Amino acid sequence: APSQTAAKARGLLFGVAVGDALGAAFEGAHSVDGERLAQQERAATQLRYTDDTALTLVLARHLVDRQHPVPVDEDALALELAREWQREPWRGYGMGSREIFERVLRGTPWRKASEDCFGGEGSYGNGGAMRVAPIALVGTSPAHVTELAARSAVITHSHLHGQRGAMLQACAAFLALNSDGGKPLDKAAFLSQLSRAVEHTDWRSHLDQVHALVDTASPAFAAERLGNDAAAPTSVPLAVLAFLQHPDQPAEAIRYAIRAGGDTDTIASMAGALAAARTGVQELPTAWLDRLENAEHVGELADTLATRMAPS
Ligand code: 8NA
Ligand code: MG
Ligand code: MG
Ligand code: MG
Repeated sequence: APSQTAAKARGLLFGVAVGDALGAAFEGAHSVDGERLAQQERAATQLRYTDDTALTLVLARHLVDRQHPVPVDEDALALELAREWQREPWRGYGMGSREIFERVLRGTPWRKASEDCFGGEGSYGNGGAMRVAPIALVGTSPAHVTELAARSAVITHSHLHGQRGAMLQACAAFLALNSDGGKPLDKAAFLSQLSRAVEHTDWRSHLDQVHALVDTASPAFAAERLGNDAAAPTSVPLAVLAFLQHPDQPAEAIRYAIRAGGDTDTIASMAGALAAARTGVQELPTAWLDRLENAEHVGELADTLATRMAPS
């Protein structure tokens, strides 16, 4: 049997991939009813992931190839992300990211391409957050993880909200990964630790809203309150909530996120990463893992990254 550390690393990466792949069929839906979702779960077709997982795997490989003390090399990572988009452009990329990758491949410095995006405002999309989870496997503290997360995100998300989304998701993944799955999660303590990742910013109020919805809100109500679109401030909090509703049942966290509608692949991917990082991969349905494309490679990457984790 794999060690607890390896099971959690596999949970984190497979949570990203199956949440993304299951949610992809519903991206853009207002909300998703349980029966439609159950049909999708029963289908025998391969589960294909989208840009969320493709870029997460790029970051995971980047972290495997780089050693301390520079686990994130922005110049190299920018090219690696852009080449992945070029290799499989059909995986469903956001508008801003496509434009940046195209310019980076033609020689524009990533910082300029990122800053020019959306009329010079920079992207506040959730693309920095959707790919960030592997950072939690190499970071050594919440502060370290949030610093690396911002550096991995700024390449495509020069808008502060794009980076804060990544910082929050990375910190949540770190806390979930290092939580004891054998004890009930202290949700209030989790949120209060998480709020330090976005201290002195307006994201604190998003987390207060999450706190108010924990244990009671339906997916549709949560989406109405927190948002469910492709912008970071209106998607990462919903992913955190989906995890907190079902911290010990990754399949339920993923279902909650999908039923909330909107950017379903991305929100389910982020929620799945958090929950399965806490429980370990064995709590993800084998029926899902068996249908997942490229599963062997995902597992190998997780195993390699697990060897980088400090024993907890
Ligand atoms: P992005 O940078 O294009 O941002 C995503 C979206 O956020 C954009 O398309 C805009 O609608 C909006 N946005 C971001 N910044 C601004 C701004 N400054 N002004 C106005 N609008 C803005 O790409 P990304 O990599 O951040 O996006 C990730 C998303 O793209 C994920 O959902 C992923 O699955 C993929 N995707 C999303 C959709 C969707 O919109 N539901 C559809 C297909 C693919
Ligand atoms: Mg996607
Ligand atoms: Mg999406
Ligand atoms: Mg380490």
